[in-house]
Amino acid sequence: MGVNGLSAEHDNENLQVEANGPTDKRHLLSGKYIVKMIPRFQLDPFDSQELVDAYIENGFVLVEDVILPEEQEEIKTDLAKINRGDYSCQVIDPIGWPLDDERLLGRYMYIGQPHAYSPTIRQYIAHSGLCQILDLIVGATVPFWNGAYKCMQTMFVTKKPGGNGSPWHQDEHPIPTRDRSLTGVWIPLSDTAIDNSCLWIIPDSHKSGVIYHRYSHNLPDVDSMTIARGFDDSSAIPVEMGAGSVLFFSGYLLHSSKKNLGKAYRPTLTIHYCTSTSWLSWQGELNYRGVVQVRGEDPYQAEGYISPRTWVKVE
Ligand SMILES: O=C(O)CCC(=O)C(=O)O
Repeated sequence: MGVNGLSAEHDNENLQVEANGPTDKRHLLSGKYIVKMIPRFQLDPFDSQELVDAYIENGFVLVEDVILPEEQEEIKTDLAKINRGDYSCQVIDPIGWPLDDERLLGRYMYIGQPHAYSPTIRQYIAHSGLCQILDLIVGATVPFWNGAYKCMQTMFVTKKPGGNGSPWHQDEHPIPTRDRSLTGVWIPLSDTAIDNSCLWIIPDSHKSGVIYHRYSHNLPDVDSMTIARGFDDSSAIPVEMGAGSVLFFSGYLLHSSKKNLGKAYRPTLTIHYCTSTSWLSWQGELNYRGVVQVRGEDPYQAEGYISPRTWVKVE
């Protein structure tokens, strides 16, 4: 059986946590699952070549302490405002809950394109710490990349206590850059561990270039997003992270999360980028123009820009 069956029944008593030097903090041994060390980078200083090599080889890099505690608070407060309907957004009905009511964080499990109406979220697209890494990796596997990149999606994913996990998938399936530049940025706004819905990944799954189709399902403990099938998930590993650390990962990397067994909400901001040259046939457009140019020239500038379509999903 693959690791899909591990989540809810997972017995944390059996976990041993060992120190593994300054950059590799955890080496978890859980029954028959040996969870490999996850290399952890710090913003200052880091070796650019080492980070790029790690991203290409692993399909992800974890960088610690990118989003400061006060920035995390700003994003969480904005998430509560968004959920409350404080912004003019057609898909969210205003609700009269006080801003410090924790339930506001998880009124919706998914909130799509909040930067379309929230200036706070929009400013995080070009956050200096994120861009320090993105400048190196977005086109790291694209021949003749000129360093330019754009953002096509922001999204909140909040797992409330007892909330279901997200199914296995590759982000490249719905967002077809096809030049392998799609880069997901996953920013947990609380500490995330096995018990409270940390991300899981399948090592090396970004390498083959195969895209696994997604199907509807009725799995318990998994939310209603479609699930990718056709691969072996027995080598999956959890990526436990502190709040404000950031996981940068390839759009081809298979990933998922599990049910939140904790008592606290697990809010996460995600942002997606690709090279500026990527011809993005998405959302019914031949070349999607609801983009924010982040670095360099936009070669399709003459096609103009549109406002992203906003959306929410309860579960
Ligand atoms: O946050 C999660 O639980 C899953 C997020 C995810 O799969 C994604 O951002 O593509």
